[in-house]
Amino acid sequence: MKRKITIRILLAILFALSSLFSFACQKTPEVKNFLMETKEDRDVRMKWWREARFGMFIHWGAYAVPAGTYNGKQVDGIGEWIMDKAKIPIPEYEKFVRQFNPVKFNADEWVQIAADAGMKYIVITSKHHDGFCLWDSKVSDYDIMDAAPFKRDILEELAEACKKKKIKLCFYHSIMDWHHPDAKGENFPTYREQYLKPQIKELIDNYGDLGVLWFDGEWIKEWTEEQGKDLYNYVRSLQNDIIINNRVGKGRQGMQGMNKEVGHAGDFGTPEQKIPDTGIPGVDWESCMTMNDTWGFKSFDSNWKSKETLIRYLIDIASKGGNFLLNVGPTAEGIIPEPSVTRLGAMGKWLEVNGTAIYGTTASPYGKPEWGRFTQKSGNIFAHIFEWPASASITIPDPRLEVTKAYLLADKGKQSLNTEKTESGLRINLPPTAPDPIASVVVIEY
Ligand code: H79
Repeated sequence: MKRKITIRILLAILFALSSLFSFACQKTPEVKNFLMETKEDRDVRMKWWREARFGMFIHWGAYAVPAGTYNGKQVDGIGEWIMDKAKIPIPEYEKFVRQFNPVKFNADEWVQIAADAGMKYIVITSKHHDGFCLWDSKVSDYDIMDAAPFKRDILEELAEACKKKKIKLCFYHSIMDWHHPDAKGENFPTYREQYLKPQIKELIDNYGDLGVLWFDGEWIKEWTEEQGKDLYNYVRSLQNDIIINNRVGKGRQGMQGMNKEVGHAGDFGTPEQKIPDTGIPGVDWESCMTMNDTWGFKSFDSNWKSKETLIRYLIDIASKGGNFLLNVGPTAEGIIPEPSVTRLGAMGKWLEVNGTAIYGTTASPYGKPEWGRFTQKSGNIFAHIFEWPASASITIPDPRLEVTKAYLLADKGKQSLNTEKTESGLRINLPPTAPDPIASVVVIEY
């Protein structure tokens, strides 16, 4: 009798314990670690991005209103930093937000400019360091709907336009925030959990499928690698196939942009205003760059890079296995500056002829020749000739290469160029003058 009761009591305790245990399990579902991923899964996820090679960065916000000038003085440095550089108090800066009324903004026109340039994705500032948001955020009054006179959801209009043109929409989002009262010091966790993360969820839920989330401002002391990994996992849990830059965590080495060591959160390195000397096999990266010296519009910055420089940068980056994210800074009216549009048009014209030697290619198999660059793709090597050699020939430094045909990509008739095997490799004889003084591409089929 006594024994039976003991068993019953024991059973009851066991039952209670087990139900408690399963309850506890339900309460804390295991957080999926997206940082553990097979190479195959990662290759599938990164495929479109690796093939794209060329994207448009758009820095746009209330800083386009002062456009580099504050209190009658031209402020040094990058335009989107004017609040910090000129030490503008929050209530003063808010006046620019109240003037931000870009009535000439036309999402279809912007996306068309990107498409005509041969760009495959757009990364726009949903929120920069100043904290002003370009969409109707439910957790903020400091946005285009609630604080500015414009009252149109810019990100929604861009998402629609991108869908029509099959351009991938991506967002730049600053972790740092100069406007939110909790975004620094001991209140930071409140900002992170009740503002930053809900905003990211809005962006993914309302404007997806997104291509990339491009974080920045991660260098603040409040941000840690642990928080970066948590944010990385959070974003992937909202959209599994999204791509996230390395500024989500603390891995990058300054403006050089690549990670210090492996194991950090983030899918690709982010050199800023720089092109690395060489690529790194197996490492994805993207150089972001301005066409003049500012990201956000400045009325008096006319230090434009030439179309020749920009086209050769794109080729140089592709030859090292990277992507090129080239910036435009539209005006407060909503216009992409004309010098930017002209340069993008020239890049698009070059890509129309030579795009096959850029899109979907991988890094040069032979390093850097003195006359230009190499890229490659499935049975083809592409020689991008910057300086047409006086000898009117180039040599592919690979004596074992069995070449079936060589021709100029600009030649619609694909007329074969004469080739000769030499000790140092395959010599290709060229016509006396370059089809394109900026870069002419020879296709070498093997
Ligand atoms: O959005 C554009 C710029 O506004 C933003 N990144 C591009 C894409 C940018 N934020 N800051 N900067 C550029 C320059 C900041 C450099 C520094 Fe640092 C921050 C120097 C010290 C802290 C870089 C990060 C070097 C060390 C940590």
